[in-house]
Amino acid sequence: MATERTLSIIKPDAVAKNVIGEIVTRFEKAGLKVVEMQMKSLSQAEAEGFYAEHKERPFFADLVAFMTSGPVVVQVLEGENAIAQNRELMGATNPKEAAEGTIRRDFAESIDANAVHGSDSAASAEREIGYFFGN
Ligand code: IDP
Repeated sequence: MATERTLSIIKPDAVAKNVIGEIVTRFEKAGLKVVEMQMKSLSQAEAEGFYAEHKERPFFADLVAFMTSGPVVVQVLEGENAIAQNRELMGATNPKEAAEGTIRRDFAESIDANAVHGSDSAASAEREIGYFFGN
């Protein structure tokens, strides 16, 4: 298995709920290391650029509005199989469908306010890490 890096975002709903620490603890307990971390408020342009692949989707405007509604915590996680492992820790996009013990099952309210983002492939991880942290 390869050591990988992936981009994680703790979204505004989870920051507002005061569960940054609990979420980061799950990454750490699973053996993922936080190698970059920044709390920030995304501008409209930053959120639109980050989610550019969803530009044509009906939920795009709501997604951008949500992601700019409050501060987020952007992190780079590193570890064995980090991309897939983070997706497993997160659970399904819709928290109602997320497995027990996953971050979204435990902390998310709805499909739009779903607590965390995680890169879904090696190509996305590279683009997303570069987007926030450069090379
Ligand atoms: P992911 O975050 O699990 O990778 P994507 O399909 O890449 O899911 O969607 C990106 C984000 O867009 C989701 O995390 C969620 O916040 C939002 N989203 C996805 N599908 C819907 C929807 O049907 N309604 C509202 N928001 C959605």
